[in-house]
Amino acid sequence: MPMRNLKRVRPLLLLAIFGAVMTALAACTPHHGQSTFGPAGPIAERQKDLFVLIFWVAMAVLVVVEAVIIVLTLKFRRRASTTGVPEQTHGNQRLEIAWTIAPALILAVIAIPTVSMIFSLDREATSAAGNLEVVVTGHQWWWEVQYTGEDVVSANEVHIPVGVPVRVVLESDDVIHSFWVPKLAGKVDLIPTRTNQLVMEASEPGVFFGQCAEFCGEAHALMRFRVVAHQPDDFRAWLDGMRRPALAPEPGSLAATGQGIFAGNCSMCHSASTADARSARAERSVQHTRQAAFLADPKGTRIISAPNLTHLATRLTLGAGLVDFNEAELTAWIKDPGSVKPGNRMEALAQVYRAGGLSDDQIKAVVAYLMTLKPAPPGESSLPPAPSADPVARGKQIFASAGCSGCHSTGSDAILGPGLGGIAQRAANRKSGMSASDYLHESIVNPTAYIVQGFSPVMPGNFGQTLTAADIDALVAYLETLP
Ligand code: HEC
Ligand code: HEC
Ligand SMILES: [Cu+2]
Repeated sequence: MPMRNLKRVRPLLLLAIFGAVMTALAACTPHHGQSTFGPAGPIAERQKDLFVLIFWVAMAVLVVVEAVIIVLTLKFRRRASTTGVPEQTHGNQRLEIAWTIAPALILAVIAIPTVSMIFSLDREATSAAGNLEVVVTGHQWWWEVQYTGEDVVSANEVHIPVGVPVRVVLESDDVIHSFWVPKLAGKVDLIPTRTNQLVMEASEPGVFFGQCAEFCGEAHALMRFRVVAHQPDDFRAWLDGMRRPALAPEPGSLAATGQGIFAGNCSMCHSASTADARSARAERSVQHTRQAAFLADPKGTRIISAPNLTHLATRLTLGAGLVDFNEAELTAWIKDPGSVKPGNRMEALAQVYRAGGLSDDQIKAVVAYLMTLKPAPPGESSLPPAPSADPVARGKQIFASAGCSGCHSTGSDAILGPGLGGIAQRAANRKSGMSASDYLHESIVNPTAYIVQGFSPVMPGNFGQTLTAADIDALVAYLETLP
C-alpha cells in the first residue's frame, strides 16, 4: 500500500482500536451486579483466580504468536527489489514436532487446575448439604425454590446464610435452564430428568443477581432471580417467618374480597399458604400435577405450575427478578402481566386473562390481599379474627382461607381435586356403612384413606392439626350445603 493511503487510514484505525479496547475494558468493571470480576465469596473467588490464570496463559500465547506473525510479515514482505516467486519449502520436521508439543503442554497446564477444580467443587457441593441444601427447579420462566428438611418453599429468591458453603440442587420441570449467580458461583445447567448440583458461598450479607444462562424459550432473558445472603441469625429468623402463616384478612375487608377472587381465579396455579410443613412438603407434587395438566394439553389447559406466593409481600422482586416488588408493580402485573413480562404463561393460560382480565375494583382487592401475605407476628393466630357463629358461613370462610378452594371448585370443575358440588349425595355412596358427614370428615383429616379415582393423592394431610374440631365440623356443614 502506498504511504499516502496508509496515513489517511491510520486515525480511523486508531479510533477503532481505541473503541474496541474501551468496550472490552468496560465489560470488566468489577462493581457491576453481574460481573464475575468482583466475586463476593470464596468459591467465586477461586473460579475467578482460575480464569485469571488461563487468561495470562492465553495472553502469553497471543503475544508470542502475534510477535512471530509481525516479524515474519515484515522480514519476508515483498520488496521493490523482489523478483519472481520466492524459494518454496515443504515440511520441517523439527518445527512440526515443536508446534504439536507446545500447545499440548499449554493445554495440559490449563487442564490440570481446571479439571481438578471441577471435581473438587462437586465434592464440596455434596458435603455442603450438611450446612444447607436448596433445591432449585427451573420452569419457563421462573425458579421454584425449596429448602430441603426445612419445609419452606419460595420462588425466584434464594436465601442463604453467609460464611458457609450451601449445596444447590438443580432440576428442571420442562427444558434446559442454567443457574448462574456471577458473584457467588459459576453456572451449572438444570436438565430435565437429571439432578445436578453446585456449591455457593457469600462472605458478606447482601443481595446478588442471578440469571438463567441457557436459552430456554421466549422469556429466557427475563428469567432472573436474587440471592439474599443473611447473617446466620437473620437467616434462621427468615426461615421461621416463612413457617408462620400470614394473618387472615378481616372479614368484610377489601383484602377478604381479594382472597375470594384469588381463590376463584388464581389458586389453581399458585399456592399461597404453604407456611405449614405438610403443605410445604406437598408443594412439589402439587406443582408436578399442575405441570402434568399443562403437558397433557399445552394449548387448552387452564393450569400450569406457577411461583409459590406464600409471603409474597416480603419478596424483593416480581416476574422472576424483573421489577422491584411494590404495590404499583404488583397492580401492573395483575392488570396485564404481559406488559411487565412479554411471553409469560400466566397471561397466556389463566382463564381470567383469556376472558379479558379483572376489573379495576377486583385488581385493587387482589392487590390488598396479596399485600397481607407476610408472616404474622410470632404467637398471633392466623385464623379470621371474628369467627362467624353460623357454622355454614364459618365453613365457607375456612374453605377459602385454609386453601381448599385452590384445589376444589364448589361446582363440577376439577382443579387438582374433584369439584365438590353435590358432594353430600356422592359421599353417601363412597364408602359403605359410612354416613356422608363421616366420609367428608375423614376426607379432610385423612385424605389418603380413600383416593377418588382419577386423582393424585396431593391433598395435604395436616388439616386435622391446622384446623380445630369446630372448624372441621363447620367445613363439613358447608360442604353438605353445596348443590
Ligand atoms: C394458568 C396459571 C396461572 C393463573 C390462573 C394465574 N397465574 Fe400468576 N403466574 C403464573 C405463572 C406461570 C407465573 C410466572 C410467570 C413468569 O415469571 O414467567 C405467574 C406469576 C405471578 C406473579 C409473580 C410472582 C413472582 O414471584 O414473580 C404474581 C404476583 C401472580 N402470578 C399473581 C396471580 C394472580 C393474582 C392471579 C389471579 C388473578 C394469577 N396469578 C393467576 C400462572 C398463573
Ligand atoms: C393441594 C390440593 C388440595 C387441597 C389444598 C385440598 N384438597 Fe381436597 N382433594 C384433593 C384431591 C387431589 C382429592 C382427590 C384425591 C383424594 O381422594 O385424596 C381431594 C379430595 C377431597 C374430598 C373427597 C372428594 C370426593 O369426591 O370424594 C373432599 C371432601 C375434600 N378433598 C375436601 C377438601 C377440603 C375441605 C379442603 C380444605 C380444608 C381440601 N380438600 C384441600 C386436593 C386438595
Ligand atoms: Cu431458563
